[in-house]
Amino acid sequence: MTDVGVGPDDTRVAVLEAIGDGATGPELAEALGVSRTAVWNHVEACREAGFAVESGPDGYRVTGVPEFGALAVVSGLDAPFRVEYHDAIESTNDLARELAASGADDVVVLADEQTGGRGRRDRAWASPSGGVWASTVLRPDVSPARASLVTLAGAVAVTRAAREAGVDARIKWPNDVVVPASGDAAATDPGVADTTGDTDDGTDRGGAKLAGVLTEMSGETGRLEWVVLGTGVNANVPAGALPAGATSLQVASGGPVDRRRFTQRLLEELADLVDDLDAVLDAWCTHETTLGRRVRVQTPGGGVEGTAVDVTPAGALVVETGSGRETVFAGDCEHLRF
Ligand code: BT5
Repeated sequence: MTDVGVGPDDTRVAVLEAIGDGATGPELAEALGVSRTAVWNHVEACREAGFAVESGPDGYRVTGVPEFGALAVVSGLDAPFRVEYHDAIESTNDLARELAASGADDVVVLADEQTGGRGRRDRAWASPSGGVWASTVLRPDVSPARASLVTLAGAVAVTRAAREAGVDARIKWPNDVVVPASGDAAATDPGVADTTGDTDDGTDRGGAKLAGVLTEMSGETGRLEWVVLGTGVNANVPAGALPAGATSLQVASGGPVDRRRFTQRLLEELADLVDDLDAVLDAWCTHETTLGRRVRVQTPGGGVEGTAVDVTPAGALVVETGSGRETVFAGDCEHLRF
């Protein structure tokens, strides 16, 4: 398969780990099993990738880590992913699909900005600079019937990482990550776009949209070959650059977040959840905000309106309508205020 991006086996990752809180050239040469000249070259390579590495009488010390990028995310990452980073790309999902088709596994395509970001059903996804636009190639051992659990895992991973960053993130069925209006600092600021998620037709979208998940997959009957899990998070996107009804980690938490740390936590949670798909639904239910509400779900076959009462083991929504229960497998869900 194609060997892309920066992986856990990259020498620079080993060098940064070996430097730790400080190490001399000879110590590093011994730890890495290479010559002192090679150590110097590797340290230079880390500097070229944006790390500030000071060399003093006590040896090397890392004094600055780049805000974002492949090496920044992979060094210190407790998950098996390789990361391919782009400052700007049309769509991380498109490249991830190409990589998946050529045999890649456990690869994350990550970008600061997308020029042609996609939502579900070919809707446009605004992806200005400052986001965490990521697409992860996975080959989970799961039947196609349960593949939707991978999508739910994506929403849970984003939610957990956002909550750790201090944002009151919740999941609106099936996989929108939203921030309730009361937790949105910019909601009342007249100078910025409406980031409450409210509409004037009796729906509230469940809050302002922080992130979305776009899953694309390939397989034959009964067998899933690969999944590309696209997670788009408005991370350090200022209010003025957000579409109406959206919010960002920066807006909701009152200042820029550490995108490197956020992305690492997102990928670590994702790796754990995909390893244990049986645990995903419970985790999803812990953070969801749809059950118990009146909803209207637009499906390819029409609209379903009623009270959301349950989710099935595969993540489908059960809606109690005036004329019985309906199970909805996919669609756009609005929360109704009345
Ligand atoms: C989604 O679609 O929510 C899935 C979005 C997935 C984006 C990621 S980014 C990395 C990867 N690469 C890609 O090209 N895509 C994935 P959907 O449920 O269809 O929601 C789309 C709708 O959300 C749009 O029609 C807008 O109303 C709204 N929207 C667009 N950009 C947004 C943004 N940045 N934040 C919040 N809402 C947005």
